[in-house]
Amino acid sequence: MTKTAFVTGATAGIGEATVRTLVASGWRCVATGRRKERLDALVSELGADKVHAACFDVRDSEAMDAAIAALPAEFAGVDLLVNNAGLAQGLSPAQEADLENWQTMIDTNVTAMVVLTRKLLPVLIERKGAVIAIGSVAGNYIYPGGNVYAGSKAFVNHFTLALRADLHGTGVRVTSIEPGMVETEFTLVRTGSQDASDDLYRGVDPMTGQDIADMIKWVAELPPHLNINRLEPMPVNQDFAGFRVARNT
Ligand code: NDP
Ligand code: 8X3
Repeated sequence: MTKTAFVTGATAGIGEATVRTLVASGWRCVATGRRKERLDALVSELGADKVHAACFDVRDSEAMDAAIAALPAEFAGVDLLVNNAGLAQGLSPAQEADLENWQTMIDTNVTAMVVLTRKLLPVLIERKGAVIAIGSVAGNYIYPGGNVYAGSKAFVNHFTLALRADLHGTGVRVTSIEPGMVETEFTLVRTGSQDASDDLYRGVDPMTGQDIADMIKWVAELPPHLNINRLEPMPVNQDFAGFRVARNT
């Protein structure tokens, strides 16, 4: 039986690769994001029987309700929610950070993610489905300028693990994937500069959206008695040693 995945943030990076990968493996996907032309291109390429475009801003709860209500019957039985849409804005230290950027990250990465999850849990329970969330190493280890992005991703990691407890006995599987550096549009969005993005990834051999999509597919297609609680993939060239000292002069 064909299964249906609801993938947020499918217009770029990890989410777009996930839709392509799941469809190639026989899934149907609801692909979401704000850039309609990119969603339409995915539908044209992969087929309207395989991909349904749901164009909305995840921070708009009414638009989210309307998109869920408008799902065609064959896409409405959601078996897998991939909580992927998210962003970082800025790398300033907390004492200089832009409060609007902070609010955008909290609204997108935290509030929208929990609202969508709450709305889809009944169907996921009915179908003994799965939730896979894309948190981040930024939620596990600290780096300068991470501040609210790091906090929002710690929330994603921890909320996802907490779902495991509440869904105990339902058969719903829950996995937190917490990646390090993946070369996508993430750093372009964070900094507003393609040069800054190219500089960050130069020589690092970072992970790709496809690497993470392959993990999502692997987790999603495991036998139903198996649950991966968390995965923390990193490029070999990135690590988590970060202690510093400041010296009195
Ligand atoms: P991209 O910038 O390439 O993709 C982000 C996706 O999120 C886009 O499809 C974008 O769609 C969507 N999105 C952002 N804001 C909104 C919004 N308000 N409403 C709807 N959709 C939105 O980045 P990645 O693929 O790298 O990021 C995907 C997830 O992975 C994020 O949660 C990120 O925090 C996480 N992550 C990324 C890492 C990395 O190094 N790249 C590492 C660890 C985690 P659109 O703009 O069309 O709305
Ligand atoms: C983003 C991962 O390592 O670029 O979530 O901060 S990293």
